[in-house]
Amino acid sequence: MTEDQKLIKFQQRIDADEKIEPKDWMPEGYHKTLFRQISQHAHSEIIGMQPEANWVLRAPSLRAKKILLAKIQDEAGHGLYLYSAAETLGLDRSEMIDMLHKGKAKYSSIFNYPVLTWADIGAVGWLVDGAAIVNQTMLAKCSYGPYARAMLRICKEEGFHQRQGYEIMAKMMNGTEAQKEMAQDAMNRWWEPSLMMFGPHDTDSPNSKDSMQWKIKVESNDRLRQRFIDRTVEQAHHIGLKVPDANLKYNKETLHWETSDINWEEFKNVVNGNGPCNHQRLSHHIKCHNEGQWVREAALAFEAKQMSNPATIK
Ligand code: FAQ
Repeated sequence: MTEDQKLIKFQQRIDADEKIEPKDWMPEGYHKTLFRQISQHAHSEIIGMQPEANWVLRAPSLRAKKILLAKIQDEAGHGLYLYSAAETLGLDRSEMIDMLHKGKAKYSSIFNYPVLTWADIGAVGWLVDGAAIVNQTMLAKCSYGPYARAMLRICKEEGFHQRQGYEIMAKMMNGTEAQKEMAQDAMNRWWEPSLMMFGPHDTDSPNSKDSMQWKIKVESNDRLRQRFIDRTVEQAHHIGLKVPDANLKYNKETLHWETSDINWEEFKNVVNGNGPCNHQRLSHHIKCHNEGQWVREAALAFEAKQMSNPATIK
């Protein structure tokens, strides 16, 4: 089969909603953008543990601490599913981590903002995981089998994450004046960064055209962002939170909430490594990775010992 024929056949499989599996032929561009996206997604899950981990020792009750610990462990699991999905494309996890450390791979902009109060933990669960679910429910329909299957498992857990965050916000909005102010302050700081999670406008998104043709993404950045806005504005109003946008308006014709445009300068700045916590997040990851070297060496030594003595292999 010629390259052109392979390309046509590949697109026919995509158009017929067939899943592409690791050993199938795929165009170089499909492989490249899929690897880029899945590995960046995996890094986001792992870096995303940092802002929340900071609050484990300061959670206001044992119940809150147990929920937060469970959530952070879930995020680690999501990272591992995603690294495994990315490894099916032929690079191993250590190479991906090396790319992250060298600034050759990104992670989500949202994790470069500080988590200043307990209300921020509520806002992260409600808004950040809420945005992640909208995006990931779409990605569960992605054309690449291992990524789509990882997403199905991840989405089930993200639902719990979003609800625990909303519960924290709802409780605070039912509390004292100081607690209400804290919740509103968290909303004010996390709203716009959450909208940025969906990426640039469709017209400014260099990867969208190919990604949508190949059904790596089956819905566009703006469409998903709008779905998140419509859902979240109603949830905010339900518990008495104000959406920090003077131009927020319900359009009775389109049945959508309209918002101000995002501060794209800030978005670019954060994505380019100059957000409030970029340096802290990456240097902490590098430090922990280096400190964990002995664990990886011990695991490899143990494996080598097991392999040299077949009687111990179960
Ligand atoms: N941050 O052409 P597009 C979570 C980059 S998981 C940083 O539109 P694409 C769970 C983009 O990479 C959150 N960079 O790109 C959790 C590209 O640069 P490149 C993570 C961004 O890929 C909760 C350039 O801009 N979720 O939260 C961002 O078609 C709590 C041009 O953009 C995912 O990663 C951004 N926000 O669409 C965990 C979902 N947006 O790579 C712990 C999977 C754009 O060409 C605690 N990813 N860029 O150099 C996706 O769905 C897509 O990659 C998009 C971007 C939608 C993020």
